[in-house]
Amino acid sequence: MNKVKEKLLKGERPIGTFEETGSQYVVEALGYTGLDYIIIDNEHAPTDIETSSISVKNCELNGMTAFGRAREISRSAVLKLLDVGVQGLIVPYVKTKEECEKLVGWSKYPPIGERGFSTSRKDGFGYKLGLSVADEMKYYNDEVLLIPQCETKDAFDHIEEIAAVKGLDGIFIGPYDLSISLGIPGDFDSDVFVNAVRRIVKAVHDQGKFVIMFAGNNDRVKQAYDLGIDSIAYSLDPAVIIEAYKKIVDDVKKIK
Ligand code: 3PY
Ligand code: MG
Repeated sequence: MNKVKEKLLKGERPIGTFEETGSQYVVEALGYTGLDYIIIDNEHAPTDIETSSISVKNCELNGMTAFGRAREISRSAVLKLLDVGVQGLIVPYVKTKEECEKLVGWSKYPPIGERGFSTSRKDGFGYKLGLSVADEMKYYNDEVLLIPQCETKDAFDHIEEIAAVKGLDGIFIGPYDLSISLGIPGDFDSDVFVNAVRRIVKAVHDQGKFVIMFAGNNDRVKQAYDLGIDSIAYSLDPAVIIEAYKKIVDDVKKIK
Protein backbone atom coordinates (compact mmCIF):
# COMPACT_ATOMS: atom_id res chain seq x y z
CA MET A 1 0.00 0.00 0.00
CA ASN A 2 1.41 3.35 -1.01
CA LYS A 3 0.54 5.49 2.02
CA VAL A 4 1.63 8.72 0.32
CA LYS A 5 -0.73 8.06 -2.58
CA GLU A 6 -3.52 7.31 -0.10
CA LYS A 7 -2.95 10.61 1.70
CA LEU A 8 -2.81 12.54 -1.56
CA LEU A 9 -6.09 11.00 -2.68
CA LYS A 10 -7.69 11.99 0.62
CA GLY A 11 -6.48 15.59 0.15
CA GLU A 12 -4.04 15.31 3.03
CA ARG A 13 -0.59 16.79 2.54
CA PRO A 14 2.15 14.21 3.05
CA ILE A 15 5.53 15.59 4.11
CA GLY A 16 8.81 14.33 2.76
CA THR A 17 12.47 15.24 2.67
CA PHE A 18 15.43 14.63 0.40
CA GLU A 19 17.80 12.00 1.80
CA GLU A 20 21.33 12.89 0.70
CA THR A 21 23.67 11.27 3.21
CA GLY A 22 23.03 7.68 2.19
CA SER A 23 23.55 6.85 5.88
CA GLN A 24 21.36 4.00 7.06
CA TYR A 25 21.54 5.39 10.59
CA VAL A 26 19.98 8.59 9.28
CA VAL A 27 17.31 6.76 7.26
CA GLU A 28 16.39 4.68 10.30
CA ALA A 29 16.35 7.76 12.54
CA LEU A 30 14.06 9.62 10.11
CA GLY A 31 11.52 6.86 10.72
CA TYR A 32 10.98 8.37 14.20
CA THR A 33 10.14 11.87 12.94
CA GLY A 34 6.64 11.47 11.50
CA LEU A 35 7.86 12.12 7.95
CA ASP A 36 5.68 10.35 5.40
CA TYR A 37 8.38 9.80 2.80
CA ILE A 38 11.98 10.38 1.91
CA ILE A 39 13.38 10.93 -1.56
CA ILE A 40 16.52 8.89 -1.97
CA ASP A 41 18.54 11.23 -4.15
CA ASN A 42 20.46 9.58 -6.95
CA GLU A 43 20.78 12.90 -8.81
CA HIS A 44 22.65 15.27 -6.51
CA ALA A 45 23.92 12.94 -3.75
CA PRO A 46 26.67 10.30 -3.99
CA THR A 47 23.95 7.67 -3.52
CA ASP A 48 23.89 4.87 -6.06
CA ILE A 49 21.51 1.99 -6.63
CA GLU A 50 22.99 -0.39 -4.03
CA THR A 51 22.68 2.22 -1.29
CA SER A 52 19.21 3.08 -2.58
CA SER A 53 18.05 -0.51 -2.23
CA ILE A 54 19.12 -0.60 1.44
CA SER A 55 17.52 2.79 2.09
CA VAL A 56 14.25 1.50 0.61
CA LYS A 57 14.39 -1.51 2.93
CA ASN A 58 15.00 0.74 5.93
CA CYS A 59 12.06 2.93 4.95
CA GLU A 60 9.84 -0.14 4.83
CA LEU A 61 11.10 -1.28 8.24
CA ASN A 62 10.60 2.17 9.76
CA GLY A 63 7.17 3.20 8.50
CA MET A 64 8.14 5.58 5.71
CA THR A 65 7.36 5.48 2.02
CA ALA A 66 10.47 5.36 -0.14
CA PHE A 67 10.67 7.65 -3.13
CA GLY A 68 13.73 7.76 -5.35
CA ARG A 69 15.08 10.53 -7.55
CA ALA A 70 16.60 9.09 -10.71
CA ARG A 71 20.18 9.85 -11.65
CA GLU A 72 19.17 10.73 -15.23
CA ILE A 73 16.52 10.11 -17.86
CA SER A 74 17.44 6.60 -18.94
CA ARG A 75 15.75 3.21 -18.91
CA SER A 76 18.34 1.74 -16.57
CA ALA A 77 18.22 4.63 -14.06
CA VAL A 78 14.43 4.34 -13.91
CA LEU A 79 14.11 0.56 -13.88
CA LYS A 80 16.71 -0.09 -11.21
CA LEU A 81 15.05 2.30 -8.74
CA LEU A 82 11.65 0.75 -9.45
CA ASP A 83 13.00 -2.76 -9.07
CA VAL A 84 14.57 -2.04 -5.68
CA GLY A 85 11.09 -0.96 -4.57
CA VAL A 86 10.63 2.81 -4.58
CA GLN A 87 6.96 3.72 -4.48
CA GLY A 88 7.48 7.08 -6.11
CA LEU A 89 9.90 7.94 -8.85
CA ILE A 90 10.97 11.57 -9.25
CA VAL A 91 12.78 12.29 -12.51
CA PRO A 92 14.84 15.48 -12.75
CA TYR A 93 15.38 17.95 -15.55
CA VAL A 94 12.87 16.71 -18.09
CA LYS A 95 12.35 19.07 -20.99
CA THR A 96 9.82 17.56 -23.36
CA LYS A 97 6.57 15.64 -23.56
CA GLU A 98 8.44 12.99 -25.56
CA GLU A 99 10.83 12.42 -22.64
CA CYS A 100 7.83 12.01 -20.36
CA GLU A 101 6.32 9.47 -22.74
CA LYS A 102 9.59 7.54 -22.65
CA LEU A 103 9.49 7.61 -18.85
CA VAL A 104 5.99 6.16 -18.89
CA GLY A 105 7.16 3.45 -21.29
CA TRP A 106 10.00 2.45 -18.96
CA SER A 107 8.02 2.76 -15.70
CA LYS A 108 4.59 1.30 -16.36
CA TYR A 109 3.77 -2.22 -17.45
CA PRO A 110 1.45 -2.86 -20.42
CA PRO A 111 -1.12 -1.73 -21.35
CA ILE A 112 0.12 1.72 -20.18
CA GLY A 113 3.83 1.31 -20.98
CA GLU A 114 6.36 -1.41 -21.68
CA ARG A 115 8.22 -1.77 -18.39
CA GLY A 116 10.49 -4.80 -18.39
CA PHE A 117 9.31 -7.49 -15.99
CA SER A 118 11.46 -9.31 -13.48
CA THR A 119 10.96 -10.42 -9.94
CA SER A 120 13.20 -8.26 -7.76
CA ARG A 121 13.53 -6.76 -4.30
CA LYS A 122 10.26 -4.82 -4.81
CA ASP A 123 8.14 -7.99 -4.83
CA GLY A 124 10.21 -10.17 -2.51
CA PHE A 125 11.80 -11.82 -5.55
CA GLY A 126 8.37 -13.14 -6.50
CA TYR A 127 7.50 -14.38 -2.98
CA LYS A 128 5.85 -11.31 -1.44
CA LEU A 129 2.51 -10.64 -3.09
CA GLY A 130 1.20 -14.00 -4.27
CA LEU A 131 -0.22 -12.39 -7.40
CA SER A 132 -0.36 -13.61 -10.99
CA VAL A 133 1.98 -11.80 -13.36
CA ALA A 134 -0.97 -9.89 -14.84
CA ASP A 135 -2.22 -8.82 -11.39
CA GLU A 136 1.27 -7.86 -10.27
CA MET A 137 1.65 -5.64 -13.33
CA LYS A 138 -1.62 -3.90 -12.52
CA TYR A 139 -0.64 -3.60 -8.83
CA TYR A 140 2.61 -1.79 -9.58
CA ASN A 141 1.04 0.39 -12.27
CA ASP A 142 -1.44 1.59 -9.63
CA GLU A 143 0.87 1.75 -6.63
CA VAL A 144 4.02 3.38 -7.92
CA LEU A 145 3.87 7.09 -8.66
CA LEU A 146 5.71 8.49 -11.66
CA ILE A 147 6.55 12.14 -11.08
CA PRO A 148 8.79 14.07 -13.48
CA GLN A 149 10.15 17.40 -12.33
CA CYS A 150 9.11 20.68 -13.87
CA GLU A 151 12.30 22.68 -13.44
CA THR A 152 13.31 23.73 -16.94
CA LYS A 153 11.86 26.53 -19.06
CA ASP A 154 11.28 24.00 -21.85
CA ALA A 155 9.12 21.81 -19.60
CA PHE A 156 7.41 24.87 -18.12
CA ASP A 157 6.54 26.25 -21.57
CA HIS A 158 4.80 22.94 -22.40
CA ILE A 159 3.46 22.07 -18.96
CA GLU A 160 -0.15 21.65 -20.15
CA GLU A 161 0.90 19.00 -22.71
CA ILE A 162 3.27 17.34 -20.24
CA ALA A 163 0.69 17.19 -17.47
CA ALA A 164 -1.69 15.46 -19.88
CA VAL A 165 0.70 12.57 -20.64
CA LYS A 166 -1.13 9.38 -19.67
CA GLY A 167 0.76 7.41 -17.06
CA LEU A 168 2.23 10.39 -15.22
CA ASP A 169 0.82 10.64 -11.70
CA GLY A 170 2.03 14.09 -10.80
CA ILE A 171 4.68 16.77 -11.20
CA PHE A 172 7.46 17.81 -8.82
CA ILE A 173 8.48 21.48 -8.95
CA GLY A 174 12.20 22.05 -8.37
CA PRO A 175 12.15 25.74 -7.39
CA TYR A 176 15.90 26.24 -7.68
CA ASP A 177 16.37 24.94 -11.18
CA LEU A 178 13.03 26.36 -12.33
CA SER A 179 13.90 29.86 -11.10
CA ILE A 180 17.35 29.61 -12.69
CA SER A 181 15.86 28.44 -15.97
CA LEU A 182 13.34 31.32 -15.90
CA GLY A 183 16.18 33.82 -15.42
CA ILE A 184 15.28 34.75 -11.80
CA PRO A 185 17.65 32.54 -9.76
CA GLY A 186 16.37 32.03 -6.24
CA ASP A 187 13.83 34.88 -6.51
CA PHE A 188 10.92 32.89 -5.15
CA ASP A 189 8.90 36.02 -4.30
CA SER A 190 8.98 37.41 -7.82
CA ASP A 191 5.79 37.53 -9.87
CA VAL A 192 7.53 35.46 -12.54
CA PHE A 193 8.10 32.61 -10.11
CA VAL A 194 4.73 32.83 -8.35
CA ASN A 195 2.85 32.94 -11.66
CA ALA A 196 4.90 30.02 -12.97
CA VAL A 197 3.93 27.89 -9.97
CA ARG A 198 0.29 28.96 -10.41
CA ARG A 199 0.33 27.88 -14.04
CA ILE A 200 1.95 24.52 -13.23
CA VAL A 201 -0.49 23.79 -10.41
CA LYS A 202 -3.47 24.61 -12.63
CA ALA A 203 -2.19 22.51 -15.55
CA VAL A 204 -1.53 19.51 -13.32
CA HIS A 205 -4.71 19.79 -11.26
CA ASP A 206 -6.76 20.12 -14.46
CA GLN A 207 -5.54 16.58 -15.23
CA GLY A 208 -6.58 15.30 -11.78
CA LYS A 209 -2.90 14.87 -10.84
CA PHE A 210 -0.93 16.27 -7.91
CA VAL A 211 2.00 18.64 -7.43
CA ILE A 212 4.88 18.24 -5.00
CA MET A 213 7.37 21.05 -4.39
CA PHE A 214 10.65 21.43 -2.54
CA ALA A 215 10.67 23.97 0.30
CA GLY A 216 13.67 24.99 2.35
CA ASN A 217 11.87 26.74 5.21
CA ASN A 218 8.44 27.32 6.74
CA ASP A 219 7.77 30.55 4.80
CA ARG A 220 8.23 28.63 1.57
CA VAL A 221 5.89 25.91 2.83
CA LYS A 222 3.19 28.52 3.51
CA GLN A 223 3.71 30.06 0.07
CA ALA A 224 3.51 26.62 -1.54
CA TYR A 225 0.31 25.68 0.31
CA ASP A 226 -1.24 29.04 -0.61
CA LEU A 227 -0.44 28.28 -4.25
CA GLY A 228 -2.16 24.88 -4.03
CA ILE A 229 0.82 22.54 -3.72
CA ASP A 230 -0.27 19.08 -2.51
CA SER A 231 2.88 17.94 -0.75
CA ILE A 232 6.17 19.40 0.42
CA ALA A 233 9.59 17.84 0.20
CA TYR A 234 11.21 19.81 3.01
CA SER A 235 14.92 20.46 2.81
CA LEU A 236 17.70 17.85 2.84
CA ASP A 237 18.94 15.78 5.75
CA PRO A 238 22.44 17.38 5.87
CA ALA A 239 20.92 20.89 5.88
CA VAL A 240 18.52 19.96 8.67
CA ILE A 241 21.38 18.50 10.72
CA ILE A 242 23.44 21.66 10.19
CA GLU A 243 20.52 23.93 11.18
CA ALA A 244 19.76 21.87 14.27
CA TYR A 245 23.39 21.77 15.45
CA LYS A 246 23.92 25.47 14.71
CA LYS A 247 20.97 26.28 16.95
CA ILE A 248 22.27 23.94 19.63
CA VAL A 249 25.71 25.55 19.50
CA ASP A 250 24.19 29.06 19.68
CA ASP A 251 21.89 28.08 22.55
CA VAL A 252 24.60 26.30 24.54
CA LYS A 253 26.92 29.28 24.20
CA LYS A 254 24.24 31.45 25.81
CA ILE A 255 23.98 29.24 28.90
CA LYS A 256 26.09 30.66 31.72
C1 3PY B 1 15.35 22.14 -7.46
O1 3PY B 1 14.94 23.02 -6.68
O2 3PY B 1 15.92 22.37 -8.53
C2 3PY B 1 15.14 20.72 -7.15
O3 3PY B 1 15.43 19.87 -7.93
C3 3PY B 1 14.56 20.33 -5.83
O4 3PY B 1 15.22 20.78 -4.81
MG1 MG C 1 16.60 20.51 -9.52
